[in-house]
Amino acid sequence: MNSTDPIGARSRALFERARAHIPGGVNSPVRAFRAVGGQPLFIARGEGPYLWDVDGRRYIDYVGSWGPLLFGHAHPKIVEAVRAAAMLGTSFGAPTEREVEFAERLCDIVPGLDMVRLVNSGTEATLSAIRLARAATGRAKILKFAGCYHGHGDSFLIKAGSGVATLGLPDSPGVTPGTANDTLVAEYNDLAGVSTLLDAHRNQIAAIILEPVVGNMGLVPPEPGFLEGLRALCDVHGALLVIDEVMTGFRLARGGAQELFGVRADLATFGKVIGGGLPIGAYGGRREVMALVAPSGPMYQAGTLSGNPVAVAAGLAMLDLLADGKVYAQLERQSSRLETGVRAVMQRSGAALCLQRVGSMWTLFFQAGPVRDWPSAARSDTARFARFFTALLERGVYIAPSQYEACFVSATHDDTIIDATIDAIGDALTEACA
Ligand code: KE4
Repeated sequence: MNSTDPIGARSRALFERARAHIPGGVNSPVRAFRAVGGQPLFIARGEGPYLWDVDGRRYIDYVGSWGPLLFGHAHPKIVEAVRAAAMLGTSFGAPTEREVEFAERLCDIVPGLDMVRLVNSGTEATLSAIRLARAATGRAKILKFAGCYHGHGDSFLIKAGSGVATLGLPDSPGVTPGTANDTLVAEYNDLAGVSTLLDAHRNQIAAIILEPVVGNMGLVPPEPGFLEGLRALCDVHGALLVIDEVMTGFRLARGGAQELFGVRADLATFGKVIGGGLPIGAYGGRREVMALVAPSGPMYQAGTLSGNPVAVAAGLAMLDLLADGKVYAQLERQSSRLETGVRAVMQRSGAALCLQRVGSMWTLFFQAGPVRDWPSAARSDTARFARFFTALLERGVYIAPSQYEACFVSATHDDTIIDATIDAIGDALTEACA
């Protein structure tokens, strides 16, 4: 167990320095621990399932860089791939063989992916996919779901999840009324609500975009028939179905949620896992839609570092590691062990708790649940969550610093790690729910 103050002196000193030159002291808001005390840990290194902070304290890590690290921190094969690639040059701004192999393998693995364009983040992937959907349909509006997060593109910062929900931001200033007007919002798992919006805006909606399993309001699974229903509604109304697999892609199955649920996207977006922890994103889909992307078509999208040789090398190493698909059975075994153990300690705590899990993604909600959409997620006791988070950190377990995020199990979370986590969660619940 770490000392009573979970935040060490060096983290505190670094945060003071950081705030002088970086807004909020962090390069991404959700890292700021605003919802759980407001002083983040500064990390020195990671290895396998562990993180060490700058004060030398070790944590079992369930954030995993917010999803990319399917095989844990600093996997030797990924590190070696990065080293070898960097030795040959870090960027050329010209096509490379690696990008061709990467595109071929992504299209071979993901159902319905005929063509793919590499970018540098999930945000770039989703905003490009939406622009392409608008170009393909000639329509202006998009439909998203409250609590879903698709990166910080203007069109998405309307009732978004993740850091927007965590910080309780109404929506972001700087997003123009015109942009906001072209984003319609429905409740997740509410097919009738989607149908009503499609009817009310007939022939105006270019795309429906969603997280096929939501990680950004906490873990919320699609109810039976929801994904299939959206596919059918898109077909009837001529809208494209954009499945945002930035978090779920290559995590829930080799072919992501599309493989797991058997629903086909017109366009899909990726990030996180396919970069093995390096900056990468991708969007792709049906050949006739992707053919509109410049220079083969008129829809413009570009990027200096798109297809970067070092990031792609890490991605290829990641695809090698997951190629035989064995990791998914292992992730299910370990995540199921965690779920069973946590349900037992939840029972003992007697508190209003709701554990939701799909594969290696999970969230412990501080409410009775179930959580099926944003309004139900927002009923969580975030103050009690904050106490739980801190109590867990004191016991050497690092989960997402927000009730409205998912936690991730990696292939390196073995039985010993999982059992230690269960014990820590049991003790932290006793403390937080006392
Ligand atoms: P990035 O631009 O952060 O690479 O990806 C945006 C994005 C798009 N779609 C989904 C489903 C996502 O989950 C994300 C990013 N996820 C958050 C974590 N909830 C990133 C963490 C952060 O913002 O620092």
